[in-house]
Amino acid sequence: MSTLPVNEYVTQHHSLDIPFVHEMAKITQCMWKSGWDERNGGNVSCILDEQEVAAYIDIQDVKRTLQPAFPVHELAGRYFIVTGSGKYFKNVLDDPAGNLGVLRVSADGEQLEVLWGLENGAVPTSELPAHFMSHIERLRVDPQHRVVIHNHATHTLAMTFVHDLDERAFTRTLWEMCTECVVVFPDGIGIIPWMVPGSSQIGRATADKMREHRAVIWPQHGIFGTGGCIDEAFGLIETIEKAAQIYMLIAHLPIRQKITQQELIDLAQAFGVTPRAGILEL
Ligand code: 2HA
Ligand code: ZN
Repeated sequence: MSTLPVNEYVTQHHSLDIPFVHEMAKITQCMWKSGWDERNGGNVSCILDEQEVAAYIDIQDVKRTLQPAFPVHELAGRYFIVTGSGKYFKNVLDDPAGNLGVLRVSADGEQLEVLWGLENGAVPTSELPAHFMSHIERLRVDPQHRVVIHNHATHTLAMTFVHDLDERAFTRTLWEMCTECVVVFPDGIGIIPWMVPGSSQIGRATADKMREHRAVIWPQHGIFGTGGCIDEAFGLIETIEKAAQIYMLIAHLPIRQKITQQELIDLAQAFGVTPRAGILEL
């Protein structure tokens, strides 16, 4: 028997019955519990198939239209589920429709059509420019691409204070921290300079890195991870964060042994991945 008032139960039940809403509620809750999304930190966007959306939502019923920061012709007609601007990941599970939204980029790429959620005048994440530009670049190199996740992964952020921000050196250090790393992100990490968040400039810089990497670090701020599904994008961030955590645990201690460059090469070979050129030195 439910202990919730009937109205609340019905509302929640409806939203969380939608698989892509449920998945967003679960992942935002998980990231908040990991301590990576304090207050309104972090944002997520996923590309959805039209049939997937139409199975649960009336796609003819546009509730509101919004103006994107720039026209997004490359994404015209695409459907997205996104987190809302200023919304707390902590609260998504209890109120999916107030904290998330399903939108479609209009056929001319000039408008965003809200189809579900973003209740009470909410708008999509402040980092929508970075998300849209990253989706565009990732789709160019990977037709299976669907998801962009941004969060404030603690040790990754900490590491940007003490480690050289050269992306090759940073990537090599991460690969050396856990045996699985070179297998999970053989394409390495992109790093942009510190920039003001929420702007089209930081979006452009992030997306430029996304041509060659699925993960991009924003120094003293957080990380962007991408993938073909939420598990993949989140798993990438989780793996980078784990490596950064190990680094922060060991960097100040005398190192007695480590994974050698040759062992990293052997590892890549055994798992059939090609490490980004110019990082491993023999
Ligand atoms: O959504 O994380 O980068 C809040 C942020 C901005
Ligand atoms: Zn952020």
